[in-house]
Amino acid sequence: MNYFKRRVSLVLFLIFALTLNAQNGHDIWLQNKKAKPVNVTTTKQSPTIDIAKNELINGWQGAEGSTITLTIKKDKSLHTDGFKITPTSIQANTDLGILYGVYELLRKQQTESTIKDESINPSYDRRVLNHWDNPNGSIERGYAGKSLFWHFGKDSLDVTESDIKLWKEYARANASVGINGAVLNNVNASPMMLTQGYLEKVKAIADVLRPYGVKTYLSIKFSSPSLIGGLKTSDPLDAEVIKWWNNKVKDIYKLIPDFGGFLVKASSEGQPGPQDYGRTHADGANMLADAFKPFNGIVMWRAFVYIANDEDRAKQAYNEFVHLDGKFRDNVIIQVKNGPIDFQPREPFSPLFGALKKTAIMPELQITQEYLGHSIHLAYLAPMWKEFLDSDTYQEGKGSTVAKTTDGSLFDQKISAIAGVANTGLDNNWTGHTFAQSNWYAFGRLAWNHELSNEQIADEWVKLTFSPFDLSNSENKTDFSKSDWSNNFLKPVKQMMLDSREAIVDYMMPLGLHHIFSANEHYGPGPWYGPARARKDWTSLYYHKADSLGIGFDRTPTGSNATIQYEEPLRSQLNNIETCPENVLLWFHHVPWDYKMKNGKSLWDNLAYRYDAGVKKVREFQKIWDMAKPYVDNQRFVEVQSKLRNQSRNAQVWKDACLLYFQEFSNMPIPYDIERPMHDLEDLKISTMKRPLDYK
Ligand code: GCV
Repeated sequence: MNYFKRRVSLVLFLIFALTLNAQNGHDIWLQNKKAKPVNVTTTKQSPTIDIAKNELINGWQGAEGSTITLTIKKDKSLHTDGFKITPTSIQANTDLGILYGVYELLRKQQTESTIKDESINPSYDRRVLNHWDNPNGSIERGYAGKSLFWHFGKDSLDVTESDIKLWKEYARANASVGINGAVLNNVNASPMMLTQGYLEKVKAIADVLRPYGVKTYLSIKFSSPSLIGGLKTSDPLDAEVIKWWNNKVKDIYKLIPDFGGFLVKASSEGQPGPQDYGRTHADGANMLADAFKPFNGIVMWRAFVYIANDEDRAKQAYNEFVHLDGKFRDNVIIQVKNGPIDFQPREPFSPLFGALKKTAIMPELQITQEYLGHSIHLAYLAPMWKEFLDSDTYQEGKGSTVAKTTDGSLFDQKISAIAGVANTGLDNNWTGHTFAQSNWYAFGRLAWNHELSNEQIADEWVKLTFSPFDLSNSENKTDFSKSDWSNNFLKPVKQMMLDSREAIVDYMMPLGLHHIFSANEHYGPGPWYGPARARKDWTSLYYHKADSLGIGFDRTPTGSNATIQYEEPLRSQLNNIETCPENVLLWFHHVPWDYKMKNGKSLWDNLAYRYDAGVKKVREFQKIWDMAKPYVDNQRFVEVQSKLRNQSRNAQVWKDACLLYFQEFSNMPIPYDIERPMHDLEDLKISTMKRPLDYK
């Protein structure tokens, strides 16, 4: 072989070797496994059943040559999507029930959990992703590339083979964790979405998602009748407007017979709504709900409403909606963000949960990490969502958890649903950060079963996403044993995930601090942010209220009295500084700097220790991940390693910015046993106002 040929062979070999180890994360938790032979018998054929059969054939990890039966049979104990499962059979009322049963069985096999004979029903009937995708392909608060559905340009409404392939993969991923709905466009909706060309593309998407059980929904702009319909008004009580919407809905169902319904952001953050015409939210929602009634469609009406007035922003949604309880049609469901402000790293639950007793209400969670470090910081969000779902509202006595006030077990409601603002985009790995995939996964799993533990979901996800072991293959080609993998990878990585959200709370906004970001990008720190001309409730100063006496927002009766919106005994517990949980102390109280906390140290010292602990935790995560190197493919290893480095630097910036800034009010020393700040406050102020220092 001459020199040139040798070089070419070497390069080809290297490419081959790299491909072998290539893992760009696109396969998420659905890694290809070598399947053992299995016989599948079914009583029915349909596109959904075909998918179920193929999944079994391509992924079977049980005993070789087993026969598995899929049976559709009416069973009152099962919901539409529920199923009965044994190691060799799945029974359900519907084809989709069978598909969900298949994914459950395969997941159990791959994670080596025992497969008992059991009946499984979902916690919520509708488990929906909200995509904040715009017609030009950008995604509001999206950190993983452009939209999976929309793109810019002359051919923006074309549907290509690669679109279809991608949508299929997307639908499969959703179905595998039980997600059964997708709102395809941003709640800050373009009216264009309801024009013929766009609706035809929605139909094309719906056709791909349908066999996987993922229903399509759209966000609408409330003023569409005037904007695209040529009407003089969009008043929901106007006969022409009503007719326009009725016809529009009818047209949609002609194209998409199983269309899910509309999601509506109205009279909120500049979006038009019924209040522009002197009407209520109920007038607006009911008008649309009537149009959907003949088709079994629904209206998800958002309660994320607040205006610039003197009322505490945290109180406004409750004030707007509580007096309308019972006035909504039964195919309207009010979609409420988990907290009363806006997806902060920690918020108490919104007091609307449990307070609306005659109106269906659904939680809105945010999977995309708008306020938790975008797709740069590692944040496993199940603990945040569980904390919320398990919160006791006391609205119907002790044990009236948020989960129970929304899943239909406490109140009689026709629809039960939960939504998550999606974190997916065109990035190879779908979510920007490999670990952000775990949040897509966790949302689906909790929507399916809100009783699952954070630990179990993390355990499943790590095994499915990273395990190099193929149960059906005795010759697993790894340099390590399963127990090595379990001790040195699974356990520490899981722990890192479980600790990650609290670490972020610590280095960003501990003890109940909230919304102290620099400007509108919601990434870096900006506790000083408060331009004179800005809306008060869009500044950090409004939220932390630091002064020489102390820090925090007094929401007790001596302040905004937001606590009145919570039921007893919670209200009294929150009102009393001694009994208010310390992790939300500054949400509810303006606390003196030298206030003695439960550990005997001052508030100021506690704040400093929390910021420091957050930074230290991320440094620990770096060590854990570096030690995980032998157990993970190179690409995902390097990507996560580099993101963790970034996160560490950013965490330090958060700590320095907040401590140095708040110190100007507390006038107290940063405890001497913690690491000193590394940046100057003035530099941080300048850089985080533009592009955050060292943030990428
Ligand atoms: C889609 C926050 C976000 C906005 C978002 C809004 C909402 O304000 O910053 O980007 O808009 O919430 O949920 O409607």
